[in-house]
Amino acid sequence: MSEAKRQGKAVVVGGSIAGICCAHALIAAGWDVVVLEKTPSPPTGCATGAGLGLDPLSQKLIQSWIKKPNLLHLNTLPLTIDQNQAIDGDEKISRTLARDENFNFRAAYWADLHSLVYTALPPNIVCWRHTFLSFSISDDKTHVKVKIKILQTGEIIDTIGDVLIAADGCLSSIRQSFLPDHKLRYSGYCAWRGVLNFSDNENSETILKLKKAFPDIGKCLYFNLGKETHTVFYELLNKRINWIWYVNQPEPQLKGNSVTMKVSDDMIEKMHVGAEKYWLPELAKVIRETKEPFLNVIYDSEPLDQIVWDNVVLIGNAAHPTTPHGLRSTNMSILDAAVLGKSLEKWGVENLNLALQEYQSIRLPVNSEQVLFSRRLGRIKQGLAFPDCKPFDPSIASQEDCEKLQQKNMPYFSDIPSILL
Ligand SMILES: Cc1cc2nc3c(=O)[nH]c(=O)nc-3n(C[C@H](O)[C@H](O)[C@H](O)COP(=O)(O)OP(=O)(O)OC[C@H]3O[C@@H](n4cnc5c(N)ncnc54)[C@H](O)[C@@H]3O)c2cc1C
Ligand SMILES: *[C@@H]1O[C@H](CO)[C@@H](O)[C@H](O)[C@H]1NC(C)=O
Ligand SMILES: CC(=O)N[C@H]1CO[C@H](CO)[C@@H](O)[C@@H]1O
Repeated sequence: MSEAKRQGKAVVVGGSIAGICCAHALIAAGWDVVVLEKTPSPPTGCATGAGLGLDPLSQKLIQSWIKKPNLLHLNTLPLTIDQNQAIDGDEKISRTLARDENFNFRAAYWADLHSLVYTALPPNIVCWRHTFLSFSISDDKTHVKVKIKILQTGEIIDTIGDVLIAADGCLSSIRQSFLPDHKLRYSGYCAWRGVLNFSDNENSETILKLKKAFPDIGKCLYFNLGKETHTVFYELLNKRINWIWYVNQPEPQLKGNSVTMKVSDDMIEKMHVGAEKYWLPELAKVIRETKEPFLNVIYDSEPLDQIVWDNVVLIGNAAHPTTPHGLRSTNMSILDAAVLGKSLEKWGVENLNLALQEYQSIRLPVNSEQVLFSRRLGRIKQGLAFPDCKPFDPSIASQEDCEKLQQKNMPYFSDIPSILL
């Protein structure tokens, strides 16, 4: 940054993956950054999140932000195979539908990834217990004033930035203020999720049998397709199995500002019985032994027409709520952050509008197509109807249809935006 240039200041709302990656990308671009996060402290333990997949470019970007790049590999496991198999729940047999051995993702635990990226930030960038309340854009559109509530004291303060970055997730209140009629779209199904920690009993019958039935566990993303339902599971570092089971059902009523539902013991027991019916006993056992499984309601939304309004910009899930089937939610957030950082660096705070327009023109088309592809993949794997084709049935699907299940068909699968080169 040349001496003559004024340093820009960004106010980022949301200290999850998108927000903290954005802080790294903007600091690298020479910006002053503050991240407002309403939760009390950095997420650590069991209750926060589960597994996620990281593609090669996301891995590279994260490595560029953390001080010890090798830590990323030490904190993740390889996912080198993307395998889809049909499960016959009555006969308890599986049959491979499609297998891609050139998959090069890595599996991370959400809280581990967050911690890795967060701890590499300089101190005092993230303000925990700070709730964003509202914003106003100055008349000349050069600044944005942000109202914040400090939860510890109840005090309400203002801060001013050149740009406001909304990284406040799929229920973004900043997006809502521009698009009050924009609604999330219920996918048609919910996801039971959990992480089995088997560090205490590595040689238990459950684990040995799982490894026998699914020999590539430890490097494989296993999709099991049943009749109108599917599961996905893979291993995480430190002896953990991450699993997700998608169940078609009417939209549940959610309470509060969360897409995770409260579950009763009764619901868990029913889920266990269902797992024994639909899946191989080796997987059903893992599901049964998992402590505190939880239920996510799966939403996405119609792609937006714009993600920039004057000097306010959306990134991450705020910009593109998505279903998880493309393993892209985190990928898109990391890419958004990196592209936004490079655009700001290229144009400088003097040309903020051009920078934000460039960010939007790079990210909007890619994200929109990836969200729609992920939606389609989810509907295929759940045996749900489409306007243009029959519901997928794994027991009779053609080889050609099975090929469509693969992650590598994602639009822009290995495109690197030129601004990052
Ligand atoms: C606790 C948690 C666990 C997760 N676990 C997984 C997982 O296991 N696997 C997976 O693939 N994805 C997981 N995700 C989602 C994943 O982080 C996102 O899909 C992706 O990384 C991009 O998210 P994001 O940062 O855009 O939004 P989000 O992750 O939704 O984060 C939004 C952040 O904004 C904060 N926020 C919202 N409103 C305000 C406000 N008014 N003031 C201040 N702060 C505000 C929220 O507290 C939150 O931290 C998890 C998200 C969270 C928050
Ligand atoms: C798994 O369980 C062991 C023993 O109960 C515990 O020490 C460890 O911290 C747990 N691992 C994780 C990652 O939660
Ligand atoms: C492996 C993979 O597909 N990674 C992609 C993540 O998303 C961006 C585009 O949004 C691609 O450039 C990466 O290649």
